[in-house]
Amino acid sequence: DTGVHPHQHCESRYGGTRYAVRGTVRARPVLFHWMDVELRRIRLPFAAPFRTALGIQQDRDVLLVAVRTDVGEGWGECVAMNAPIYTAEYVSGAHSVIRDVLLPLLSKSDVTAVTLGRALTSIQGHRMAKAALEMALLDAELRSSDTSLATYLGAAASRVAVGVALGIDRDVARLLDTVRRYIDRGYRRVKLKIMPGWDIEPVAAVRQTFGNDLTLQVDGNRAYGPAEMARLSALDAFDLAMIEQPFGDLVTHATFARTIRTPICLDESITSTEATRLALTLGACSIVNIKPGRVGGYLEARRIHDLCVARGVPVWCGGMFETGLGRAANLALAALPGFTLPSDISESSRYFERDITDPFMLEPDGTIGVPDGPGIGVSPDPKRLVEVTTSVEHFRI
Ligand code: OSB
Ligand code: MG
Repeated sequence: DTGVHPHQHCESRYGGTRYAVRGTVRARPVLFHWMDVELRRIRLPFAAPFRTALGIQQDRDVLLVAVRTDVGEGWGECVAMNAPIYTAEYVSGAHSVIRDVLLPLLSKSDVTAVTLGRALTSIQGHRMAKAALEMALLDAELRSSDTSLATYLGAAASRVAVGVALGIDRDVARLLDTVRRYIDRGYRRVKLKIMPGWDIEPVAAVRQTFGNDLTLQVDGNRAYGPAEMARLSALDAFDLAMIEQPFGDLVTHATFARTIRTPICLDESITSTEATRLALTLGACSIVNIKPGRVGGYLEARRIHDLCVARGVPVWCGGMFETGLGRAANLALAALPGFTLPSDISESSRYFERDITDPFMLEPDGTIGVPDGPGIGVSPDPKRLVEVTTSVEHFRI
């Protein structure tokens, strides 16, 4: 007896061999006989407006996917934004794709989180929609086998180092106040959003005011073109942990990376394991931001993690202003051994005055604890959910 259940062969083929036995001993995919899918839209106001090179955001219109099966229930969160500005995907599009394209494909097969990718291979793109569905199935399956997502993915830590991402501010004085507030709260790593006209000056001011102990990095969200390389090179003077995605394409990043000491990290360009392999082969980045929604789910996120570990490339978990549901799952992912840099996972209160789950809070050492309950380890508060719900649809599979 190899101790490997037939389903675990699936696991090793689609989920990554390194974790095949450890990650699935108790977490076999559970086949269910019926499944209800609830697509629920909620509107959560931000604690403060968030401005980036992409635009200004006041709230999140979130699509939640709840699956209820004869073996239990599970929650997924779609990270697609209100408008198609970060990626082509956006929340109403993802909603429509899940309802009209993905759910009908599920009806035709005994799908599990691990076989979902294969069931949906004919559908191009729409990774955030696919990821939301995968998260709900994973949560349901893991809850039914009493296994935490962290254990299933292969977590090596019970808490993860996190940081805060700060938007573009009205002026530098106000930004310094904001940075001070978060440092006082216990954050050890700050990421500043930058764009042409808001880059060298705020970065210089933050570095000068808070000194070299602060881990500082910037995120350009593709707002720069090749002509601005020389200007961006001035950032080398500020001992930044990284510059995240200043440009749109891989070749410009690869060219820039050869002229600058500061490490380049990619976010928007990292859409899959293959895209990551290409970026690393081209020398377009030396750090990878992994966002499960952007790459199609937690299983693909783990494959990218494995590739980066094999190549000695540090990774961290990016954020999409998740509710407590997505935040819980991201903490599980960020507990994998290759996540050696602080992740964009802040306290709940940094995003929302009131979350839909119990709030996540920062520990004094700048970490957040990884949930250890079954599945993602948290559930939405039903009363709060009703308060913020804008629409609900039900489908039976
Ligand atoms: O570029 O990392 C980004 C939020 C929405 C879309 C893109 C990005 C972000 C953030 C937020 O930076 C980070 C967070 O959730 O804390
Ligand atoms: Mg980014």
